[in-house]
Amino acid sequence: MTARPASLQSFWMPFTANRAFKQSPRMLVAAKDMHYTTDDGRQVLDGTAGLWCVNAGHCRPKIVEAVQKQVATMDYSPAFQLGHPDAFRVAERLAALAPGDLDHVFYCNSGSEGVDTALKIALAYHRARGEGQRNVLIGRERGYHGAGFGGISVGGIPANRKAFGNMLFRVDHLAHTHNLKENAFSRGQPAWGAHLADELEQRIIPLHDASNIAAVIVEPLAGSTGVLVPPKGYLERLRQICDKYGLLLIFDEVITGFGRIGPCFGADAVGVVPDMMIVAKGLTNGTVPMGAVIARRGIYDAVVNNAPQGTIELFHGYTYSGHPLATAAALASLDTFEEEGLFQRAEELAPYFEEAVQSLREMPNVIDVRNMGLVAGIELEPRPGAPTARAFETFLKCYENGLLIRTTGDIIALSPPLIISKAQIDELVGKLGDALREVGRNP
Ligand code: PXG
Repeated sequence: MTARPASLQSFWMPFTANRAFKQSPRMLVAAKDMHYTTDDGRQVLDGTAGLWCVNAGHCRPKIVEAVQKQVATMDYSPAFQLGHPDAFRVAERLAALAPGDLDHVFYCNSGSEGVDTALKIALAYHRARGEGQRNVLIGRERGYHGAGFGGISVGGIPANRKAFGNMLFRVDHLAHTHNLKENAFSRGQPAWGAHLADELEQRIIPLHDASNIAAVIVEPLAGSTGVLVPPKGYLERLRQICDKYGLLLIFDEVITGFGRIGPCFGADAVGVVPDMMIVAKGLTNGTVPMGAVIARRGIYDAVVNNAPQGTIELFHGYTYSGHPLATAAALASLDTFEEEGLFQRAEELAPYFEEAVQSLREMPNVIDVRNMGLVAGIELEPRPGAPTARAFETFLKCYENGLLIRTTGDIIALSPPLIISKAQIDELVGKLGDALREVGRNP
């Protein structure tokens, strides 16, 4: 048992119903491997890898030791005009992991900063090539690209935008790919929906003119808005259209990176090489905030070589770009992924996970189950007049019963650490099934 703080009032919690939470708080105080410990001493199976970030499981010794050692050796190193060796090492490792010629790495501290960074690099790239008029950015409905102004502008979540009117203009959105009528209970990538990419060529490009468009940004698999699995051929088609018209294609791999849905990145899972990739979360196994944009060589060359010698080529960066604790954590995380073969393990486990989660279609109110790699979305029929209530009640029941799930709207998202065992998959699905049955008894 750990004592509760004297007051919960001052902390303004992010993306949380503050008043409800503070009336009945849920506090975590420790974590190890697949479990959290609550402040009343209960073990909770982590069905979500924290917030999609703890891919190797919690408090892994190699990562803990690396961060401890680094903080005692060099706590901070200025990010501008000075370097430290690990920042270069991590960049080389990421360049080697990333597909194609994605081999230049710009650091930031979160997915949101990564999105801003990638969008700014896209604009700077076109400008460096003498096409500075290319400044329209194309996102997608139901896309989540973090909480910065750039991210909410290209993102497609109405609630994340409506209170903040003053967003980026010169933005347009593709339609999302979610369609229950065509694709309910699909396993892996659904067969229907590749044609939805054609909207880029048939509506958006004619409307804005390709010569004005800088980039298209999508998540290979949309996580936050309810696990929207890319239809077969869809991302390939986006790539072809972007190539045809000179648009940069940016994959936001903040959730899909590091073994979640493919050999390493979502790009690998679908065999599409984007022009930039944004990573964060799993990069440090969730331990130290860090994000990065991995750009193709041609983008780096255009921006860097078009600036006069001796001048700063890109006026962008953060105090904590490549922070020594983050790079130590990233190196140790990449080592852990590699030494334990975790990406391969995830691929091998995926069929078992699929069978287990698909069995939930028998549960009350379930209108879809979808999955790819070690991610699943379970969509519930909303309770009439009370959308989101069913899923949130299920979350609370699971939590009481020792299981952490995530919900968005009436969709449950599962994304366990890649170290999960088959027995733990059974436990996860068993507990979630119990909760769905119990919640199903309410009208
Ligand atoms: N892009 C994507 C695709 C994300 O999923 C971000 C950018 C922003 O990352 P930062 O590090 O700035 O939060 C995200 C973040 C959820 C959930 O439960 C998802 C995210 C964050 C918090 C909760 O779906 N994704």
